[in-house]
Formats: sequence, C-alpha cells, structure tokens
Amino acid sequence: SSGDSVVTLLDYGAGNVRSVRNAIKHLGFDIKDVQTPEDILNANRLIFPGVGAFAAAMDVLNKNGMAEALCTYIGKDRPFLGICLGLQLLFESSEENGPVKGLELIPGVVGRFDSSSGFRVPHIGWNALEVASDSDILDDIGNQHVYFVHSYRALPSDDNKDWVSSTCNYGDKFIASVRRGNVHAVQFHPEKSADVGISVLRRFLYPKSNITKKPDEGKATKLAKRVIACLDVRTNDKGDLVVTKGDQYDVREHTKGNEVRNLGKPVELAGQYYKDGADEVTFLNITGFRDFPLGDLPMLQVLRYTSENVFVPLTVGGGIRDFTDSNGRHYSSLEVASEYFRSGADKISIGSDAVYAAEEYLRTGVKTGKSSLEQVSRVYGNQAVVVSIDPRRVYIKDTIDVEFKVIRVSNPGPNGEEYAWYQCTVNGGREGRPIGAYELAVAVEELGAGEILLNCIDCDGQGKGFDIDLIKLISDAVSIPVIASSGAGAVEHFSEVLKKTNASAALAAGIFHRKEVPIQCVKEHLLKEEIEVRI
Ligand code: 1PR
Repeated sequence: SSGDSVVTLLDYGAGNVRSVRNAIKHLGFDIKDVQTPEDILNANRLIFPGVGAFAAAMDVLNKNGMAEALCTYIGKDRPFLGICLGLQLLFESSEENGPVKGLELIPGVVGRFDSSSGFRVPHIGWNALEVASDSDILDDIGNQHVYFVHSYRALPSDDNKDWVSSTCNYGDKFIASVRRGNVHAVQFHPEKSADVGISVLRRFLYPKSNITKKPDEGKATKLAKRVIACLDVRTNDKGDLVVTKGDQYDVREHTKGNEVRNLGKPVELAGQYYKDGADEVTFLNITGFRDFPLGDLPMLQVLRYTSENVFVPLTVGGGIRDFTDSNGRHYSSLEVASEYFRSGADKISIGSDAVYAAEEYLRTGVKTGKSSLEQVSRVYGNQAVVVSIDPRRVYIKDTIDVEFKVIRVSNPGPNGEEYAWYQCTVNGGREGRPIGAYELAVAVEELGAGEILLNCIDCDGQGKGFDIDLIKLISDAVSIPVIASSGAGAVEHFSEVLKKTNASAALAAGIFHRKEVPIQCVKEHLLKEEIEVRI
C-alpha cells in the first residue's frame, strides 16, 4: 500500500491498543508498527496511544532510543497524535510513582486529581471540553462529550498556554488536548468516544479536509452520568454462546426443558446497543467461575468482533482468577486478564476472586499484592479494574450482634424488619460469604479497584427499580465511581437512582434485551430531568 494510507503506530506493548488499531482500520488506513527509532523518524503520520504507567513507559522509550526519535520527530513538526498517556509523556515530569522525568517538550508537571475535593478518582466517563479556536482536529466537537479514563492530569499555565487547545473541568480545569502545528495530543480517548471521537481521528488522518467550520464555543459541563448496557453471556445447552438474563440470577426457563434463556447473540446485541447510544457495554461471562474462560474461545472472539465496530468502552468479567487446566498447566489471573485486554476489553471485572481477596485483607490487614485484583491493577492501572459485587439483602430485627454495616431500610422486610445488611456472594450468587457489601467495597478500593459494579440479587430482573438504600450506602462509602445495577424497569428508575444516590452510572440488561425501552429514551428522559448525559 502507498505511504499515504499508512499510519505508524507506536505500541510498546504495555496494554490494549486494539481499539486504536480498530479505529484506524475503520477509517481506511493500514498500520505500520514501530520497531526501531528510524520507523518513527520515517513516519508520515504517527499515533502514540500511551498505556500503562508513566515511569514504565518512559523506561521503555529511553532504553530503545525511541524517546530521542520522538523528540526529533515532534521537533520537526511532523504529524503526531498522542493519546492519554501519549499526551502526558510530552510534559516535563509526572507525579505518578514519581517524580518521573518525561519528554520535556511541554512545560508543566502531570499531577494526580485530588479526590478530597469530592470528585471521584479515576475520572472515568464522558465529559465536554472548552475548545480554543485553533484546535483543528477538535473542530467538530462543539460541546459533545468525549470519553476520559485517567487519574493524572496536566494543568494549564502561562508557560504552556501556547500548547493548550482545550480544557475540561473535573474539580480542576485540566488540559484535555494540546496542539502546535501538526503536533496534537489528547487526554481523552477518541477511539472510545463513539462518532465524535472517530471524527477527531478522521481530522487528524485527513488534514485540511473541509476545515471550514469554526468550533462552537464549547461550554464547560459536568461529567455525564453513564448508561451502560450489560450482556450476561454463557454457553447454552446446545453449546452456543448466548446472551441470557436471569431473575434474581436464575437464568433457566421454568418450563419442562429448563433451558438457559436465550435473548440473542452477543456481538449483534452489543453492536445494536452501541448504535442506540450506550455509553459502555459490559459482558459478564456468568459461568466463568466454573469453566475456564480461556477455554472459552468464543468469548474472546466475541470481544474481538465487537471491538471492531463498537467505539465505546468494553468491560468483560467472569472467571478472572488463577487456574490450573486439566493438563496441569497453570494460568495466573493476570494471564487471563491480559488475554481479555488483548482481545479488545478496556476494563476487566472481577467478582468472586475479589471477595476472597477482600476477606483475606480484612482478616490479616496485609496487602499481599498477589490477588488478581492487585496484580491486574498494578500492571494495567486501577482504571482498568472493576469489582463486581453480587450482594443479597439480609433483613434483621435489630442491629445488635451484627458484625457488618447495617442500614435502616426504606421498605421493611417480610416480617416487618426495619434493618438489613447486604451479604456478598460468590459463584453467581450460589454461595453467601461472611462479608458485607460495604466492607467489601471499602476493602477493594484499598486493594486497587478503580470502579465498582454494584448488583443486587434481590432486584435483578425484577424491573421494580434499583436498590436505592444499597447504592446510596456504597456510593457514599468509596471515592471511586460506582455503577448502579439490577432492577431497571422504566426510565424513571434511572433518574431516581442517579438523583438519590452518588452513583456515576446506571447499568441495565433485561429492559434493553426485551426492547421495552430503547437506550435513547432513557437518555432523553434523563436530559429532561436535568441530568447530564451524552446524547
Ligand atoms: O465471579 O469473577 O467469575 O464473575 C462472574 C460475574 O458474572 C459477576 O460479575 C456476576 O455478577 C455475574 N453473574 C454470575 N451469575 C450471574 C447470574 O445472573 N446467574 N450475572 C451473573 C449477574 C447481574 C447483572 C445484570 C443486572 C441488571 N447479572 O449483570 O445484568 O442485574 O439486570 P436487570 O437490568 O435485568 O435487572 P466471577
């Protein structure tokens, strides 16, 4: 292929850049991977999607001469697009496990968001920008939302104001993008920002194509509340991977055959929900606790196919733990997670194994660093690790002698009980454990979880609304984002949970699968209720 349709990609192997590759291919370009510093110097256009930790990335760039080549390339004003860490590395230094020296092309220090100001860290989700007038690749954005996921950010100052092409508000006003000539970098993820993000990439790849429009004055907005579509996936009795949906976690039909309920094909449904405006798509491999997920090649295929066309974040969960297969081959949880990331996942979700890790941590007070949660979080960053909690409500008459966090419930239990605690379960709700959802949430935040997916077995599939008591309890207990799940049956349930609790997102399954309410209607309702959403 001619050099004109080739994008040079700097991927130093620290994480999932599959979605960047997919987006580039989607726009009709071939990819040439950087092998040597010369490849950088010879590039027609270079994309650098930084992933992983700042120090590790600088180490790799310094060791193989890439850092120098990058500085030369950028110094010559050659077409460059840095993404996320690919923006941060251009600055003088970062406080991430540091100070650590960066490429020193832009004045300023990359620091951590301050979670004490009430803003949850990581900054995960869709936010709008204030765009400067000569932003070029951002000219189509206006005040549409783009997807961010990061804990560190650079701040605008007098020293770097020549570079700053847009800012975003999240506690601080931070740098969302920089631009000088042909050199661009963005803190957000264009490859995960749906059509808006694809248009940013298109403007970079096809420069000067219809740059006529002046940007709308982007006005500062708040982080949008996310609406997430969840696909519970498992193999049915015929051996096909299907989207299923339980009633309080029971996914079998109550007919003679007792079949696994089949609500459609995972790749098709994910594609549909993307088109309908889902802010994220989550796949839960619900038999992963029993069957080894890497034996489950179809699940990896589902991710690969989905990520080719779905340009919003994908989360996958189920079966992330250490495993020894029937041949005695040992797989670490990190290998399992890595395989999911390589196949197109942006985040992985851990259920059962996080419960065991939290129990041990609470018992010993020691962080061993060995749990799946800690390992994946260390290697891929905490923004890539979701902990899925499957609690069941336990009503009690009084609060005496309960070693777990008890709340006064809004609706009394079947025997008039006024109190409850929420017991964590493992193995798809089959086994209750001696730990409460509150205790678990606090512990997993300390162990490195970046987000909590909060289910509720009592509400799952009932369509009667989210468990507001539970979601309030957990979202007030942690400073990482909480995704409210289980029980959505009407648009009002979404506004209720987002107004009455501090949840950052609302997830639903059945209501979308049964086509009762399209995602767009949920968004329109939220907008009407003056809740910030991405439309
Ligand atoms: O324990 O790490 O292998 O992870 C297993 C994962 O599979 C966990 O995230 C667990 O929540 C999930 N899971 C296991 N069994 C089931 C089941 O249903 N039998 N599904 C299951 C969890 C709950 C939500 C559901 C919401 C919204 N399903 O995913 O989508 O409740 O539903 P609704 O809107 O229809 O009410 P591990």
